[in-house]
Amino acid sequence: MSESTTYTVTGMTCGHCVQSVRDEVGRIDGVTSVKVDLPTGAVTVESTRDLAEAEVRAAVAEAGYELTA
Ligand code: 9UX
Repeated sequence: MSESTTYTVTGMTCGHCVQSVRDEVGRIDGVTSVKVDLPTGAVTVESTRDLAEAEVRAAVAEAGYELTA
């Protein structure tokens, strides 16, 4: 089973920002795919289990950005 959730992240302005977010969110247990759309800040996370928004928020914060929705 695969869950897919799209979050909105603010503050990313370049490809390195995107890579940081992908790396940190990709470290969360069960995450199988992280897709980031830089212009809109949409971050789509696929995982094998339900993720708590708090853990995604923490990973995004670790990368230096903020989850807004
Ligand atoms: Mo370039 Mo992205 O300094 O934070 S890595 S804008």
